[in-house]
Amino acid sequence: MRFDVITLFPEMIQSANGYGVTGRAKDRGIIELSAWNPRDYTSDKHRTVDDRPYGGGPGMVLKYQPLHDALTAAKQVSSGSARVVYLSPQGKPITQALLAEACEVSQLILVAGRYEGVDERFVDLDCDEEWSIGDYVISGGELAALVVIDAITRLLPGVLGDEESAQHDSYMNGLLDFPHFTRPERISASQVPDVLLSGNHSDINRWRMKQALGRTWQRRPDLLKKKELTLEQEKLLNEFIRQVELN
Ligand code: 9D3
Repeated sequence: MRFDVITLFPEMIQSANGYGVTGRAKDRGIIELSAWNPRDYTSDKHRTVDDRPYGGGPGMVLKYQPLHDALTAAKQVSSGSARVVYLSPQGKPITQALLAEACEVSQLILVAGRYEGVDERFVDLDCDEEWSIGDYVISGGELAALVVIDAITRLLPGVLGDEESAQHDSYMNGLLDFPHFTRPERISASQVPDVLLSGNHSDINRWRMKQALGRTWQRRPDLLKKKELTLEQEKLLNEFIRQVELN
């Protein structure tokens, strides 16, 4: 899969080529990642990429032409079909399901805005979709692009090891994770739960499922409402709730 990012700060994006999951996927030829700077597609002396908003008000707006020409250049390097996504606070909130769908295209072009955003005609005429990474304010689309690239790369075949990949379609999907412990067994008065030292793997699995259900019930009831529980899971969650209510 190839990612192309339209950005005034290409170095922010190139960092993904050097680190972690995305760095390894790049080294192994599973992803390609390039950045395209609209400033390189200007023709005036000052290489102007922004201008004042019609109607007045504070801040600047990214001009149509440098964005359009950078996008055209990014499209030309690939033969297959590209999907163009503008990252903005007004976009559709990304979910794991949305990102899983995006894995199907061979080229994903991500447009990172700066200042107050881009001329709306660029969104209408040149972009297929508009995505947000959540209801908080960041200063530009680059960090959002890195989030999207990281999350999609993890879903591509061959990127994660077998064990991590198996987790994708685990029955714990849609629940928060259970708590994890490693050595030492005791820190101050805090002990690793006995069951994890027991060596009884069906007990351990039941305990972990119960913790995952309980934490989801406590912290993310919205997730639990969407999930169909098995009879066993209902029983474990009821045990968890009863124990919380006793304490
Ligand atoms: C302070 C300016 N805001 C006035 C109401 C509007 C605004 C414009 C541009 C707020 C943030 C930004 C820059 N944000 C992004 O480019 C962005 C973003 C985000 O801020 N939140 C969640 N997802 C995304 S994706 C891109």
